[in-house]
Amino acid sequence: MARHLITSAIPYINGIKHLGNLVGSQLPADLFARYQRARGNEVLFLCATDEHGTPAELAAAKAGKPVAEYCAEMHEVQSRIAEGFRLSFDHFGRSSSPQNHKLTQHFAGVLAERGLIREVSETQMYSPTDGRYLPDRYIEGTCPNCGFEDARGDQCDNCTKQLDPVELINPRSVISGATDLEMRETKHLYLCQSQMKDELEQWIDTREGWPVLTTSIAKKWLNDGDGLQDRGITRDLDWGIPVKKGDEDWPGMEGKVFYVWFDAPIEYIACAQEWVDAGKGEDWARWWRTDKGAEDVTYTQFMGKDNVPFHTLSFPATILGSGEPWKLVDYIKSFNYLNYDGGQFSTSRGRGVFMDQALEILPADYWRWWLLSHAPESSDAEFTWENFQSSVNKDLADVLGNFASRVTKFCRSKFGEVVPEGGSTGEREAQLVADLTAKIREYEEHMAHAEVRKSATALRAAWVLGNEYLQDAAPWSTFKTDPETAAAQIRLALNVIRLYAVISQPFIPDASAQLLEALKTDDDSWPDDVPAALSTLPAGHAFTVPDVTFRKITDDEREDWQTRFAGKRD
Ligand code: B3M
Ligand code: ZN
Repeated sequence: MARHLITSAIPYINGIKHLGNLVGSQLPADLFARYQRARGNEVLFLCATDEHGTPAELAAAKAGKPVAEYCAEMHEVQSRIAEGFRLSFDHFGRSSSPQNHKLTQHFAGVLAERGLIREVSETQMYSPTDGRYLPDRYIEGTCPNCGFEDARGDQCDNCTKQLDPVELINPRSVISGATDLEMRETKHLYLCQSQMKDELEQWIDTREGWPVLTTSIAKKWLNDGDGLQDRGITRDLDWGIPVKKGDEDWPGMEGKVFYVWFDAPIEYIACAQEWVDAGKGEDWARWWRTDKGAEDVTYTQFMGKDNVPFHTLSFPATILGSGEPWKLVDYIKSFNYLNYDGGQFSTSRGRGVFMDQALEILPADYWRWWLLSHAPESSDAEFTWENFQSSVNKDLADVLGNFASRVTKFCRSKFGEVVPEGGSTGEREAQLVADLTAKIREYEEHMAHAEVRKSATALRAAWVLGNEYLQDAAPWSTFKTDPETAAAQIRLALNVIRLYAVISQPFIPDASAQLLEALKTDDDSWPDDVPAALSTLPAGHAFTVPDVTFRKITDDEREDWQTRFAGKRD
């Protein structure tokens, strides 16, 4: 039994994610986790909320809540929505957990001991009115480039120019509006990534079969311009993990916290500790420490392409730099972007469908199927309502749903709600079994490599085989002259429904459970031997006709949703 550690990039706490975020990490990670479990492998699948940094502070301020309270509430919200989408995390943790505080401080301490952290003096905007240093996003002013009056300290939203807060004309504090800002000297910690360039490069060069998207991004950062830069890992914020060296205070770092991108990936490990502390698991170290059994773990990470540099360089720098035997990632699966109906999803303008809204209008499986079968793997992809409607109606309703419904209804009307007995099958059935076997082997191959779209294509093709067989064998005609043969055909077809339920489970878990329930079986074992799997339900086995597995999306609905999600979410 193989062991798979699987993590999804951890979503920021501020607000509900849109479908583009979902398909870029959590959903394909869930597909992979479900598949590995279905194959009988041992899986630890982790995700969490990413709770630190300015976006969290700003969102809490906007909601008029203390940031800790805001994060706790939003964690609950995100966790409920994740359940709604049937994301099968073994634990959905929080980067603000005590476990992550401790571990992050531990890593900083070890890195400092090994000479990989240096202190840097910088000048930074200080607001006497607010009594604090202001991070870039807490400062607004007039853009020196285009004259836009609400440019942020890090970037102008109007002309997109990247800015340094000192460049802003008439800078003001976002918190209080104060304009009496002054430059003060302050110290920060930098992780000496430049010292680790060779080690990182060697590590990346020895990764086998990594997707081109992943390695090319890593290489670009490693070798662009002056090469890998040292990176500031502390910030002047109230909310975050206090800067400490292990358990000890860090002189000169009072009142500072670690940068969110330093502690967020460490949460992957802390999350396994949370999982144990929550009583869901026994031993986190056998997943994460190569001296405690993790050397035979395969670790796969899922993320959007913008997160790749942090996972190929920064986080490995933390791990390798510690000199401790932590498990490093084996395979990084990264995704391009999903666009929305001719533009981009926009959280600020409420353009596109957000996870909560999606579940209000249709069950999870409809979204899971469309998103995964259109995952932005080799290039960006686009969500359009027309495409969504046609994929759902064709693949789910006309192909899979129709097969299950026709077979069970025909059986009920001619043989009753039991698997019919008698008769024997011939050439045509042998061909179906052979074709299904080949398709399933192909599906397994793609799934093992987390090739999401190719897996969906193979699965759809397996569904189509059933329909084609049914069309061709036409048991409803056969029945008139040769009811025995029709019985054998339907017996096989009922078993094919079970087979579909089992292999489709990673994509559409609810429909799969519904079909197994209708077939009154809990045998969901993987069809290693397809012919054997197709005789699981014996003659005489009772079943019920399932309720509509997938309904069609109407043109009216499509038009209605199109207008409803065009923009401006309150
Ligand atoms: N929260 C960014 C994102 O959601 C960030 C990922 C952290 S992974 C350690 O895209
Ligand atoms: Zn500008």
